[in-house]
Amino acid sequence: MSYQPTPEDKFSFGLWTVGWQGRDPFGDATRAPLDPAEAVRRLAELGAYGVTFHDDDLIPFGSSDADRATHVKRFRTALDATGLVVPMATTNLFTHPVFKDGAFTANDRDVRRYALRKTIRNIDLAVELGAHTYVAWGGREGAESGAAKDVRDALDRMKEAFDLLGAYVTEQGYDLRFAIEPKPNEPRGDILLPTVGHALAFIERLERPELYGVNPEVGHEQMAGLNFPHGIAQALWADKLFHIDLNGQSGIKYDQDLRFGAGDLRSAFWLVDLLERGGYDGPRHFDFKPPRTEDFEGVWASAAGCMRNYLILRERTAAFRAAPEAHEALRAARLHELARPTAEDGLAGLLADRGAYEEFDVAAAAERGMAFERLDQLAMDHLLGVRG
Ligand SMILES: [Mn+2]
Repeated sequence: MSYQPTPEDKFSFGLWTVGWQGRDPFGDATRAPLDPAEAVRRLAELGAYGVTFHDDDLIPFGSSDADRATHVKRFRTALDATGLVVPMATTNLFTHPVFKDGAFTANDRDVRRYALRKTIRNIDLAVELGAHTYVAWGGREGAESGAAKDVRDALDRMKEAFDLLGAYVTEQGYDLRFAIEPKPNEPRGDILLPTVGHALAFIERLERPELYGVNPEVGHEQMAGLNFPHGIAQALWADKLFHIDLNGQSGIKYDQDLRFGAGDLRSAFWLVDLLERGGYDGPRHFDFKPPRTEDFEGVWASAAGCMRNYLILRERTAAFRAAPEAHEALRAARLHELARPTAEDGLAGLLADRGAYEEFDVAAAAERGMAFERLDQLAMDHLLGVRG
């Protein structure tokens, strides 16, 4: 097994990932700027199929219209030369100081109107470059203190913003859906729509809910101590997994953005198992930051590692699912019972069934072991490569 990625694997990377210069709250950049056209060429060489961008990654903030056209043309030329596609784009509504109190939910109305226009301008470019997904990460939609933000008003404004964007893409006839990206905190003390569950509930209150799904990021849910595969399973169950950000995170701390497979490897195993079996056919998008200790050689090694780890885990999870002893262990753990309706006989049948209550042997049921430990160890053996 070579674990060499090909475009069929649908791996994509943000320009801001390999292009991250290593600036953090305590230190300056450790790497030079990376030309987007060079990023496209290197990612294609590594076996990626797609590249994604924030408006400001491609076109420096404040560029003239002429400069903007030049940047876009250079990018498009690199795409055409390599065959890389642009499956997704997004807006930077967090770097410029004008967004210090957020964008769609900034207290200042003029900032909110500017944020919407900036987003709409980049939606036009995203569609022009072939994107079908538009990610919205509300990086600074939040607060550090209680009285500073009326959260119910802020959610009204958030809904207003997404409804306007939905109206815009509908009026333009664009084949573009939005994917909302939750994050609990950082850079704000607390961010609105902090988890997958919050975002899924919010989407149902929008005017065109069918246009909106989620773009969950591994580290963001894990920063909140949540089980990422469980969140992804619920998004799939709701038909709302429009996109995904893969990376690594070690527990509840700052947003580490490690390469995929670093951090919680067991969680990554179950995530790949779910994505490969759960009907998700969108891009496997990496949103990570090569650590600032690395030079460019390290950046490309880190990007290659993301894809290699995904492919290794894909092979390991498939081996687990194919193993006869795993089938037996799954049966012993009674997963097939969970897949069966609880009352296919209906409410009347349930109420009439003396075996369900009056004659139910509670003690015997309580004594039954679930056989989960043997099952989990089998999966561990496959993950660790000592079986199959
Ligand atoms: Mn992150």
